[in-house]
Amino acid sequence: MQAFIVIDVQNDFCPHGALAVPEGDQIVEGINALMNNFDSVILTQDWHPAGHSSFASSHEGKSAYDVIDMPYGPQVLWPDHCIQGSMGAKFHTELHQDRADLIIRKGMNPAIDSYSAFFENDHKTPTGLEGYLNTRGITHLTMVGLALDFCVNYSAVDAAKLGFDVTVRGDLCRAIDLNGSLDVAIEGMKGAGVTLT
Ligand code: VGL
Ligand code: ZN
Repeated sequence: MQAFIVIDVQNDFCPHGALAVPEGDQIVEGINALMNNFDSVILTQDWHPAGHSSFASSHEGKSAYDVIDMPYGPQVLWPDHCIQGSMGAKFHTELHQDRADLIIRKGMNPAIDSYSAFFENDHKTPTGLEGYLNTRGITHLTMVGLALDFCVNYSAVDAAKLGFDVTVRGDLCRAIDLNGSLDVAIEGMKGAGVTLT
């Protein structure tokens, strides 16, 4: 069984959004076109409470894209984005949501960021997605979305470590590319056994 996992195709990650990924909106049509090729379609949604600890605005004297040490390791500080219920947190209007079996939200814990669709950034707290996939007998995952070097990367590496067969469609992703993060992500995914096309 094969699942299509669409990571964070939300307004805030598209042009004019709070944490806009260059060309983030240009992948939507291609993603929609693939949805019928899979047994299951799963959408993820970055879903932070106001004042989340990953926001630079929550740390006095810090600016967006600074890196701080959190109890679980280094954390990039972001502009406020994907606040629960906001326009920015909604999926891109053109994204076909009706085909989704499951929408998994992440980043709700105010103290821990969650790039991966499987575990929060402490690499321990599960989102429940692994259980959902296993229960449905899904073994093969195709991942697309935003951003390639953060949430897609972390999700793909975690999935490969959990034993799923993972393909990332690079043409249906876009990256933030912060201080070389895209190259690091590509190497990390390859090292974890992810197929990157
Ligand atoms: C993401 C930074 C912060 C992502 C989410 O979806 O890649 N990046 N929150
Ligand atoms: Zn976020």
